[in-house]
Amino acid sequence: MNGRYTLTIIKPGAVRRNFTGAILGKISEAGFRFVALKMLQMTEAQARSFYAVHEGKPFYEGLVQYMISGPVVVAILEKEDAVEAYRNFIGSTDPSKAAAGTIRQLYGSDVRDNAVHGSDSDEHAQFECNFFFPLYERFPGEK
Ligand code: IDP
Ligand code: MG
Repeated sequence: MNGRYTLTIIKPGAVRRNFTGAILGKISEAGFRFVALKMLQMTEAQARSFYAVHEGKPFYEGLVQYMISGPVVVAILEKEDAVEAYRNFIGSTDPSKAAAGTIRQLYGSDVRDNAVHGSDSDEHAQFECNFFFPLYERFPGEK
């Protein structure tokens, strides 16, 4: 794992609004390669742990409840400088401030229900990829 990988989550709201296919298509068109992909519903313990860095912030409890409110789609994506490229591709956290044509501007509803997650550093990307995809779920050559 170096700067070539990032972790994305299509969040429950975007899955509920049936944007999964559209978002996956745009990710492909933007030149990201799918290394791993699955649909699941996070447990409360998983959501708390995944977002532990935000523990104590005013939005933390609401974020945890939102993230467990329905199924999500998680994927490991590969591209050169994947973390930065993907953050640029999805746009600002708040969809109303995200640049036109970004995933969050197109498919987000509000600052919490903002369609997708993207890792914010190589270190966190590595942690987040391992969080959802243990090595035994990886394909040969993708470790
Ligand atoms: P990021 O997803 O753009 O990296 P973070 O600040 O890491 O943004 O926040 C994690 C997630 O918490 C956001 O994607 C969003 O779902 C939620 N969130 C962030 N700020 C707020 C807020 O002010 N109100 C409600 N939810 C928020
Ligand atoms: Mg973040």
